[in-house]
Amino acid sequence: MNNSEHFIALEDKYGAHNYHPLPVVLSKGKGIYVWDADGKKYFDFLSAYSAVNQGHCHPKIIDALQEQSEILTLTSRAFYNDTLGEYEKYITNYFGYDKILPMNTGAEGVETALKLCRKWSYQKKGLKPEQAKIIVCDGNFHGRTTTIISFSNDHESRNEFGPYTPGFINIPYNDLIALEDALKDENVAGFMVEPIQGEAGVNVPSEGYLSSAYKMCKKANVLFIADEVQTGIARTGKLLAVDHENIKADILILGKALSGGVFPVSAVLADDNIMMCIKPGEHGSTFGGNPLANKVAIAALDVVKNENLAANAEKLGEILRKELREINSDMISLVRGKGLLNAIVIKPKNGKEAWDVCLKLRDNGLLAKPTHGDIIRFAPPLIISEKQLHECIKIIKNTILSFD
Ligand code: IF1
Repeated sequence: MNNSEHFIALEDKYGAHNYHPLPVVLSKGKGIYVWDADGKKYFDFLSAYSAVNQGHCHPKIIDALQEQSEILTLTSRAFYNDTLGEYEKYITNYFGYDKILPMNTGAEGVETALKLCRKWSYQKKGLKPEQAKIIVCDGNFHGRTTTIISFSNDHESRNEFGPYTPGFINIPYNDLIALEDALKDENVAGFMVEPIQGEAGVNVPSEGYLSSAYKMCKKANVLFIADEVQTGIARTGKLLAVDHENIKADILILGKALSGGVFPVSAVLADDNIMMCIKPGEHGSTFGGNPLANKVAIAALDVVKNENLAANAEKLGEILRKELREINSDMISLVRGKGLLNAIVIKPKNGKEAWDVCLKLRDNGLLAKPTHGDIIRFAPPLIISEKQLHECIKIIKNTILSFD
């Protein structure tokens, strides 16, 4: 048994079977590369689901983590600390909001946004208690808490986890007529949307969808909530995916690359008229706003700006999609994406499908993972160079053509 087989056996015996990982055991990461337990090197084309946009173990982020880890890691919010106010000022200026409510995981950020939206609707919109409804889109992925999976329409995510939380209206994604119709309900408090649906397979909406949806929400006095946990932090070629349509969400949710993949950090940003609806003692978490997270997030956001990651993602994403579309194989039925959040849809061939392609990509030194059976997401760290991208495109092309 080699190292990798040993580690896989341990996970199988001692860990819950809540994932079906690609058979590769990672033991080191640096920049765009990861190494397995037997020393083999790979290009990382998943970036931990867009959490390591800055590349694995970015030195500036690791330095911030190490330095703060020897000073003060956690105080809880029972007391003030000398890093939180600095971080709150930094991130609210960075994204242009009055305030932040700091949390830890993306799902906690989503839950916070939902609670904030409901509070606002009772205090400011005047809805009757417990009547607030929030519109969400089919194909959504916003996390895995019981409330969040209550409005998922993905069988695997919600089956046998009932009873479900009420107060949500599902409409088709990228459908303005359906949104207009749903907004007629006086009890609608908010519309929460992924600017690009990640898990659904990098589902990019039509040009203008987000800005039209935003305008319709404004007209209906409904909050526009952008879940940028995956699309944010420069991934789609702009700092935020909503920047492509020049809109400012009423509530913005960030996570994943907010820490460069070094520590769980999420954030909810809003202006005072919304954020001040939550009063002391009404919401929080043990780790939310901890000194370690605060310092790591500042360093991670610094890297995004100083290394121009959004511009790089924009430029290299164009190249990647163009080259993928030129691969002459009937296995690739579609290429889509924005910036460096991309996916190809695989048409099975000779009994081989997306999973087999990912196994072959692994053998050829590039790691990616299928989602929903036939879709392979391609999302390298945003620090990738044009030269390195061409090396990866060559691997992808040779791998796909090897099935012909
Ligand atoms: C898994 C993918 C899934 C997210 C958006 C909130 C969250 C996520 C838009 C919750 C998390 C992760 C979760 C992980 C796989 C991955 C994922 F789309 F990124 F690929 F599942 F859809 N909003 N996405 O994408 O953030 O609580 O995980 O920090 O659960 O399998 P989290």
